Amino acid sequence: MIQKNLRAIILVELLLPLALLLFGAYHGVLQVLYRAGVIQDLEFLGINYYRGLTAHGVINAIVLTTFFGVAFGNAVISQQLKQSVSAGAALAGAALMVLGTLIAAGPIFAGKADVLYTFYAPMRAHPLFYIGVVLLVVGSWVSFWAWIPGYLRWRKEHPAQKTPLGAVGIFTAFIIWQMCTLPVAYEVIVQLIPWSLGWTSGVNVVLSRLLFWFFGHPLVYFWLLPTYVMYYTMMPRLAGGKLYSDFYGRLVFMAFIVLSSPLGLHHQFTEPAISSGYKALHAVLTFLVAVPSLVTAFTLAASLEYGARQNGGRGLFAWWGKLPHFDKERWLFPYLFLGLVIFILGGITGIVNASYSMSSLVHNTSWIPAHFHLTVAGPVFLAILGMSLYLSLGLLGKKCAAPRMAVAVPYVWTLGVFIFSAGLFYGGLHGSPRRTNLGISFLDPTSNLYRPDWVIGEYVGAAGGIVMGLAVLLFFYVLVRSLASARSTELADSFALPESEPYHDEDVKAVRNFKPWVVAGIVAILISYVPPLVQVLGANYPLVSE
Ligand code: HAS
Repeated sequence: MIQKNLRAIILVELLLPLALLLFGAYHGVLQVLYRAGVIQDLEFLGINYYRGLTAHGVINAIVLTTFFGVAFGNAVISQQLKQSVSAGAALAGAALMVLGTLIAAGPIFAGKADVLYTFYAPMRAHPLFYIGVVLLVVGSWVSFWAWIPGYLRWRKEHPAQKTPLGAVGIFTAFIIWQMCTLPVAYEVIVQLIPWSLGWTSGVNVVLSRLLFWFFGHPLVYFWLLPTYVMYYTMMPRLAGGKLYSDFYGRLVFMAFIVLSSPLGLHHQFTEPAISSGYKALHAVLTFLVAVPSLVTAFTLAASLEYGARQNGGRGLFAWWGKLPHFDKERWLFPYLFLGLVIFILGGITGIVNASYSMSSLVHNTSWIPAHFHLTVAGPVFLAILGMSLYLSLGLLGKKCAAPRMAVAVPYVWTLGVFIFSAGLFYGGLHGSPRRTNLGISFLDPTSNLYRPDWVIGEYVGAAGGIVMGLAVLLFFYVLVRSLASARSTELADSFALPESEPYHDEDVKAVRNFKPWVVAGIVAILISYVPPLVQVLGANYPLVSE
């Protein structure tokens, strides 16, 4: 059962970012319209292209994901470790996150922080933007620390038991988050805030990028792992079966602690000052980080097959039909299952990006947003939508008021994201740049920059983006109607997250303790990052002031 005194905090952590998502999604739709040349202007309704793009990225990729990670973590940890979260600390964490978000929102909407969600130098924001980001991150740390004393108590009281798998997944996500946010905190506090206040004459841009991307790739696993918790610990149950192997779930989570950080240079293959040897090492490590997800693909496929066969499924492939794809009683299932289907393409294109030579072809083209809309806007976003609806209704003791529509949302989103990404992949392979207002440049037929070969990709992308916008509207229709429905105290009191039983419940010592994995992770970071850091610090580039 989810701890009673955490329920209001969790609800705020779920519903506030969902409200902001309306802006985030609106600016997503505007993006495709600018890019396709439907809007041919620097701005729309007083908000310029880069301001909108910054709001889109910061709200959707930073604010929504961080709040959700903390809210879901509070729910899973308190349910699985039985009432062990300090409510005071959870409240302090949530308050800091809300304050940070409000402080950062000011400069974004005032046009003083057009720095995109990857806010490294040389683009400079108003100091309040950076201060807001710091508070948001510190708030998430405080929320994480609130789980630790209760966990240590739980371990003392249950020496013979394995830590529940969901709690392992949540702790893994936040251990990665804690490790990867330290360098970016240094970047923001020591480099960017003093620079934006005018206290320093300039900033070391290459160092700023190195520190940002140290954070930037593990960040994606901080986004992904709460989704994996749902895949491993809830989806098999929703499918009518069991998790095929408990050990593989634990191994995957622990492996991410070691593998998710020492590879950020794959975002910087074209970076000067860093030798190609270290870029090659990071490329190899990037291929390795795909392995836990490949293991996940097999474990989850086996779990789904087991569930489908329990439901009467037969044959080599025909059992797929026995999964609850359109079951309105189990409307959460397609949010998880379709995320997996999308992730097949997101994963394959990630492996393309990882290659040193292929990355030079697709880097900074529209291929990259195509890839990440099949990952963070695929499995992660669908899981966030589905679980936010499930948790907020459950905690309030309400039922989904439009379950058929709730089932339709992930299908409409999946259709939209596939069309969108197909267009952007096509454009990317033809060299169409990301983060560019194409309507007033390369897609303007009256401009001498006009590129007719980019038109089709951007049109297809726009069609997909509009379908994605429609899915978000449908989601809000379901959410608002359900929130407005009658409340039942009995439902609220009996609400709990679904938990799958394991089919194979192996007890393997190596995956019982976080410590050796954390130590291995730190060693991997030192090996892969200290020499590039020394190279960057020794490169002596002039500091950039503007
Ligand atoms: Fe990535 C750039 C490489 C995963 C997000 N990535 C990005 C950016 C974002 C992002 C946001 O190496 C852009 C950053 C920016 O703004 O510049 N990525 C990878 C690799 C993986 C990967 C190797 N990325 C993610 C995830 C993300 C994410 C996850 C968000 C959540 N990515 C890169 C690289 C770049 C990059 C380079 C930089 C490129 C550049 O040049 O700028 C791997 O982790 C992927 C492994 C995944 C798999 C898929 C397993 C499949 C599963 C589904 C099974 C399905 C089942 C159902 C069971 C191997 C688990 C079956 C159903 C049936 C119907 C059959």
